[in-house]
Amino acid sequence: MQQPNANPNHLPNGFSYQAQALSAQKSLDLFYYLEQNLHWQQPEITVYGKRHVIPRLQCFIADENVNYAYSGSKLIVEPWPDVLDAMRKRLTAQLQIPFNALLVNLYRDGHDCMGWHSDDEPELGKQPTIASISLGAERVFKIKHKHTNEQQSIVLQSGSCLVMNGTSQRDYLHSLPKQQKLKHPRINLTFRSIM
Ligand SMILES: O=C(O)CCC(=O)C(=O)O
Repeated sequence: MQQPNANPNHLPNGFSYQAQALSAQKSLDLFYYLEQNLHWQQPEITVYGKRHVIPRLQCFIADENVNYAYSGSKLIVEPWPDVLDAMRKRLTAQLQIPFNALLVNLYRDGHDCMGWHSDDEPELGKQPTIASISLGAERVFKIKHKHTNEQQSIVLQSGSCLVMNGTSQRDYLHSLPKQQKLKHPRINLTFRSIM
């Protein structure tokens, strides 16, 4: 098991972590269902003028009226599978946020990753709330203050829910670094409300 170097109860303002939002069995069942049944894509991005496929697979699920441009790359927009629609409704009721889109990431092993970024696209509004559910392998999640560069890491366990809200996207970057030795896959569900 990974050793976190931040106490998940003492995260910066705007980050809160619930370790067992889903049971171990439910998390495992959902992981295998989604791995088999979602239509995974590997979009390309341009970095310094060169085209690259992103280092993970993705699926973008959204209500019909959600502006497609949000997904940022050429992702096909998928309708909500029942199991994810039910989860979206529970999170909407719990957090009082009208989630209407979901970006799903599949990290096939520790070589797949996500670089430093903030989820601060204008379509997400000024202080977006993002609910991030983890399924499968544990991964280190890093948070870095944009001005002081101070960093914290937490380990996201299978079945956990990390909520980012308030000024978290304005003040911090986050990333999911490579873990070269990790052989196991992880799925991450990020529920978003797009205006
Ligand atoms: O996989 C994760 O936990 C991070 C996902 C993320 O940062 C994002 O989708 O913006």
